[in-house]
Amino acid sequence: MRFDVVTIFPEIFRGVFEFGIVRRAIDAGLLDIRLHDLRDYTSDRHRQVDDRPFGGGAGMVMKPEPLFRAIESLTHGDGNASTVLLTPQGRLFDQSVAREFATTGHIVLVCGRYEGVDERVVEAAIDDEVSIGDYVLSGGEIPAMVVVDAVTRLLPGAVGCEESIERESFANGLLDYPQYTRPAEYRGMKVPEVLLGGNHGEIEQWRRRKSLERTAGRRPDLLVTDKADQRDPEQIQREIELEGKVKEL
Ligand code: 4HQ
Repeated sequence: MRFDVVTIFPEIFRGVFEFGIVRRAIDAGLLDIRLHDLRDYTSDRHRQVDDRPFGGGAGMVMKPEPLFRAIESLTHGDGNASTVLLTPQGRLFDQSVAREFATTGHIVLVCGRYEGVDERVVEAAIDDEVSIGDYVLSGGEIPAMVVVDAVTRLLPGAVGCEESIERESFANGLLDYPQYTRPAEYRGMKVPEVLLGGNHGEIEQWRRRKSLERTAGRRPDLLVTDKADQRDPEQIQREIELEGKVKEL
């Protein structure tokens, strides 16, 4: 999988990609990340990437010429490359979008700064717009790091234990169950008895119940759109109610 990142701050990515699973995926040859300084695609003496908005108003807008030049030079010859702009106007980047990107092969991530990019770039050179959530950041760089991290974990062989990926939050559309490790008692706080017993059927039931309780209590929106769960949402809710733990969604 190849990512090209177009940004005015390539330096801020380096540390993030030098550690952990992303680093391992690069070293293993599963992942190729190339950073591109947008200013290298300017042609004026000041290497200007922004300009004043037509129509007036506060802030600056990213000029079309350097962005077109960068995007075209990175996608030319690759008809399968997809160009993605990080922006609050995009569709929400969730685990299903991460899965989609993980099968794409070549993605050009375009990081905006200032008030955003000239709309002609979006119309003519961007295939997909994604947002990492409903808050305002100062640039698309952190969202681009989020996308690379979440997608890398889904590349076959990138995460040590395949099973741990499947058990994780969102793989099954639910929040994680609580985890414990030694000691079995700490400052008077005990690890739930069922986890110490070694009855794997009971442990699995307990974990499923905890996942459902948590999801119902904290993120009921996930239960009604639990795409991975083939059963109908009413059946899932009945499962929770049957346990007598949760009264309403
Ligand atoms: N920005 N998810 C504005 C974001 C953002 C988000 C990136 C701020 C683009 C121009 N991007 N710049 N949230 O807030 O993706």
